[in-house]
Amino acid sequence: MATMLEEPATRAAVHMEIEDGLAVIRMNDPARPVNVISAGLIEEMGEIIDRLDAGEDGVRAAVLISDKRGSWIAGADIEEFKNFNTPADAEAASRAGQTLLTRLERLRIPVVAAIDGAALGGGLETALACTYRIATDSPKTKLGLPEVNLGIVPGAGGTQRLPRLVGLRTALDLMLTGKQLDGRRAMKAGIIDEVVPAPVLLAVASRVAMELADRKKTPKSGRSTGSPDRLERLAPMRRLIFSKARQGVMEKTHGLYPAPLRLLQVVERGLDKHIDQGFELEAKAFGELAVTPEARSLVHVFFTSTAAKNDPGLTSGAKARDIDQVAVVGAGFMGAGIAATSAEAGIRVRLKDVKPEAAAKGLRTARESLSKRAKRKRLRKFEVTKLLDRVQPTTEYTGFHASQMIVEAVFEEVSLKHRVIQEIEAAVGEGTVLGSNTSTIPIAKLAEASARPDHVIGVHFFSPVEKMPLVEIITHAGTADWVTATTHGYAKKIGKTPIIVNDSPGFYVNRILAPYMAEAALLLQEGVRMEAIDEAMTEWGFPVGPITLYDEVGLDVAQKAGKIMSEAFADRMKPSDIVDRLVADGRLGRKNGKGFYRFGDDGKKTGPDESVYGVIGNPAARELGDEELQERLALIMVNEAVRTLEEGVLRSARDGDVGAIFGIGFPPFRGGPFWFVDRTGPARVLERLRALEQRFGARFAPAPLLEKMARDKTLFFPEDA
Ligand code: T1G
Repeated sequence: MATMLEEPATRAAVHMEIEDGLAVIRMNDPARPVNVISAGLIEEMGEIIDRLDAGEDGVRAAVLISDKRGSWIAGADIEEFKNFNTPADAEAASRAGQTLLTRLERLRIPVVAAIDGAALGGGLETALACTYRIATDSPKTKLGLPEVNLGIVPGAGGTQRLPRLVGLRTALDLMLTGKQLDGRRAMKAGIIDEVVPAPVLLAVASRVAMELADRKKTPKSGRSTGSPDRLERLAPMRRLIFSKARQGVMEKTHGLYPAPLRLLQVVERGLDKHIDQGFELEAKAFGELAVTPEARSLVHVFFTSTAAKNDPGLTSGAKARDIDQVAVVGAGFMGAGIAATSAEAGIRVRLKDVKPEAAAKGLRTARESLSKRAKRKRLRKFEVTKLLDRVQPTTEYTGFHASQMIVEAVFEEVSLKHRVIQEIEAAVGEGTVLGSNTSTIPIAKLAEASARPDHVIGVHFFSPVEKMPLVEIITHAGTADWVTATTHGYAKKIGKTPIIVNDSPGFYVNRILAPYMAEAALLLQEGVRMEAIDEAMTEWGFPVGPITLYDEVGLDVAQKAGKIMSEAFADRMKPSDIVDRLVADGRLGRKNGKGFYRFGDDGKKTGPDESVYGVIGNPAARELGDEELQERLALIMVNEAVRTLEEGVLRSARDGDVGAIFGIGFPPFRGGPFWFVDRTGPARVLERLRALEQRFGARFAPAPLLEKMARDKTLFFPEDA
C-alpha cells in the first residue's frame, strides 16, 4: 500500500511516496516557476535523506523526479547569490550543497535521477551524485554546468565529479563553455545512462531503480566516452590538456573573466587528490568568485535578460496571439535565417520571393542551416524531414492568410517596402501582425503605406539570425499593444531575447553603435593604427574591435547607416570621410575580400591592409595608450545609451543593458552600459565625459540625465547597489 508522507504545509517543495520498497521523491517548488536548490530545498532534501539513511519503511531504491513540467532542477537559487556579502557566505552555501549531495551519493540504496526538463548547474550536480541517470528526449531537457556564465565555478561537487565520470576533455569543454546538451548528446558525452520518451520516464526509472537494488543492472554512463581515458591519466597528457585549455581561455577572454582560469586550477589540483579535498578547493574558489564584480555583473545579465524575455512591459494587459505559422517576404540571407530559426521552434513558414530562383535559393539556405542544427541535435531521419518540410517556398501570397505574423525582409528601400506592405495587406486579414526587419527606416514611415497602421511593427533581427540572440522590437506611436505582445511572444518562442524600443533613428542598437564606429574612424584619421584600435577594444572585452566590425558588417552598409545617423544627430555624429573613401576605393569589407584588413581565399582575415593608410591619406604614425582609446570609444557609446533612455527610446535601463550585450557584444562582465555607469559611479562617468568634451568638443557632451544622477546621487539599479 502506498504511504503518502505529508510535509508541513509551508515547506512542500519535496514529497516522498513509498510503495513496495521504492521511494519516489517528487520535487515541485510551489513558490517558483522552476525547481531551484534554495536553502529551503537543501533542508527538505536533507530530511528525506535522513529518513532514507535510517532505512525507512524498507526502502530499497529511490527515484528522484520533478512534478514541474519542463524543469528538473535549474540549479542553485541565483536569487540567493544577492545575499552573499563575503566570500565566506558563498563558501558556506557551496559547502551546504556539497554536503547534501555527498550524503545522497553515499546512501546505501541506489538512487535514479529521472530527468525531464532542465538539469543545469546544481541540477546536473545532483544528478551526478545519483547512481544512474535517465533523461527524456524532450527538447526541454537540457543538461549542463553553465556556472562560468555567471562568473563562478560549479559549487556542489561538479568540478570533481564530472571529470571523474566523463574524462577531462569532455568535462572541461562542458564547464568552460557552459554549453547545454539535450538527452541524446548528454548520453553520447557519457553523462546519461539512458534516454527515454517522457511518458514512460517514471515507469522506466522505477524499474531500473529496483533492478539496481537487485544488482541486475549496473550504470553505463562514462563508458561510452571511454573515460576516464587512460591517456588522460598520464601526467604529460594532462599538462598538455590544461595548457591548451588555458591558452584557449586566454584567447577568448583576454584574462578578463576570472572564473574559467580558476576552474582549470580547481580541476587540475583536485584530480589526483581524494574527492573530498577536491570539494574543499571547489568551495573556496566558489566563495571567492561569487562576490567578484564580474560575477555580480553576470548575474545582473541573467536576471535582466530573463526579465526582458518574460515581460513585454505592457500595462494594458493586451494578450499575445499564439503563433504557429509565419510568412517571411524576401528570401535573402536574412529572410532565410528568420525562416530557419522559426521552423526550428516548431513554426510553419511560408518563404516568399518574387522570382522562383530566389525563393528556391532562400529555401536551400534555410534547409542547410536546419540540417546542420538537426545533425548537432542527432535528430532521427523522420524528425529531420518534418523539420525541413516546415519551410515552404512561394512566389505568391498564397497561404499567407493562415499566418499570425508576417516578417518582411526585402531590400532597404522605402518605396519597395511600401508596395510589399500593401500586397501583404491585400492577402491577409485583420489580426495578422505586419513586422518589418528594417534596420534603418522609421517604422512610422513604413506604417504610412498601411491600411492597418496599428498592425505595423519593427522586428529587427541581427545577422546571422541563427546565432545572434537579440531581437529589437520597434513600436511606432500607433502600434497596438496586442501587436507588440504578439511580436514579443514570437521572439521568445523562437528562442530570442527581445527588447522593445520606441521608433527613432537607428532604434537603440544602431543608435549607440553609430557614435562608437564614427569615433573609431576619427581615431584612424588622427593617425592611430587600425590594430591598435581593435586590440584596445578586445582588451576591454568586446568580441571584435570596431575596425574589424566595419569589415564584418560591410563598409557600404556602415556608410549608409552612418549617413542616416549623422542626418538625425548632426551635432554628435558627424562621420569622418574615411568610410566614403574606402567604399570609393572598392572596399566593402569581408564580403568582397577587401576592406581595412586583408582576407585570404578562405575568407579568413590575414592582417591589416597597409595600403588603407594611403587611401585615408594618413601615415598611421600616432600612438595613443589603450586607456585613452578605450575611454573615448566606450564612453561615447555609454553616453549615447543614457541619452536613448532619457529620450524615451528605451523603456528601461534593463533593456539597454540587454540590447548592448546581446546585440553588439558589449562586455557581459561589465553588465551593459547602464550597469557600467552604476558601478563606475555616475559622477565619475560625468567627470570623464566633461574632460573629453573639453578636448574634443560637443560629441562628448554628457547626457543631461547623467548630470542629474550625479547631482542627486541616484543609480539606474538602486536595488542592486
Ligand atoms: N535561480 C533562480 N531563478 C531562476 C533560476 C535559478 N537557477 N533559473 C530560472 N529562474 C527563474 C527565472 O528568473 C524566471 O523567473 C523563471 O525562473 C523561469 O525562467 C551550486 C552555483 C532553467 C533553462 O544558470 O537557464 O547551480 O522571470 O523564463 O525559458 O554549482 O531559466 O518568472 O520571475 O528562463 O523555461 C546554474 C539558469 C545556477 C540556469 C528555464 N543554473 N536558468 O528556461 O524559463 S548556479 C543556471 C535557465 C548553480 C551550483 C551553482 C533557464 C531554464 P521569472 P525562464 P525557461
